Amino acid sequence: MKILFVSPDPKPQRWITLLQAALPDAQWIVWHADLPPQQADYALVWQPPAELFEREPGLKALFNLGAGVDALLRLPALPRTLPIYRLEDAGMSAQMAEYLLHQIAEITRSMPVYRQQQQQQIWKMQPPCRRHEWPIGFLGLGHISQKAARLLQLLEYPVSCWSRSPKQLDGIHSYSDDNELPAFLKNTRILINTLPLTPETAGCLNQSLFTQLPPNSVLINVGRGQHLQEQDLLSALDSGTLQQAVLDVFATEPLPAEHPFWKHPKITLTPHMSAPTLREETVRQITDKLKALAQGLTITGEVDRQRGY
Ligand code: OXD
Repeated sequence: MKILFVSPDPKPQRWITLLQAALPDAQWIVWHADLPPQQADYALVWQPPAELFEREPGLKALFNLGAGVDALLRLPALPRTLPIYRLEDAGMSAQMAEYLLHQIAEITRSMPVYRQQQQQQIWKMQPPCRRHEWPIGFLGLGHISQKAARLLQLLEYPVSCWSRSPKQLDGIHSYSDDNELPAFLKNTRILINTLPLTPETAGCLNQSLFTQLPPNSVLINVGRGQHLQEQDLLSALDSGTLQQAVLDVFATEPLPAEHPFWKHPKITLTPHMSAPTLREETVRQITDKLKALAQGLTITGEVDRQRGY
């Protein structure tokens, strides 16, 4: 079995060593622009170039080295019927939960105020967090964000979610479909976007959505930058519709130096680090799936090309 590793990672050998150890019978090959056709069976990919599909028409499936497949599905050269498997958790849900809990505690426990007080040597307790005043709503609740939702609920925050199809999660109020979106937004003060990016969801974080949230709400975007209408966010922050935004993803990454988000006093930003791909966990998951396929078993995580995730 020949398998290509196709990624902009500048140190692909770190992956190949682990992949070879986990699946020594396979021939692992690092893709580069001058590589002649290999007649490969599978490819592990992150942001692959279009030439991959011209040179390797015999690929039986792709394994995406991340959870989001939006960039891959946008490639015009991607064969329409080629199965794509995305990462399922692989250590991302714990990282995402930690990131979200941290960002939420920053806000609800007044941590920036305490940092300022320390500078001025002020010993003063701020009002305690009244959790019922901070209902948390997940826009989209897939593999990566469910752990965070459960932990926040254990911490006694009111937690709800909105998704295309209803979710069954104990104690988490599930809204679905467009007609339930206004009720979901009305009952959310910390809105966490974890939706997949599809033509339907692009630009969904916009003025019309922000104005349906209660006053002094907070937006946390860990989905994709293209979900957000940037100018609408700036207006919502300036007008007070939103109290604050925490952004981990951007339409252009790295965020350009002159971008107004960098210095906005009501924006906290991080460089797309909320839940990065972890090598060991990813190698284990993908090689287990390759072994299962070799035994003729079916595997989970296939992307629904119609839905786009
Ligand atoms: C992913 C990401 O899609 O890190 O996995 O954004």
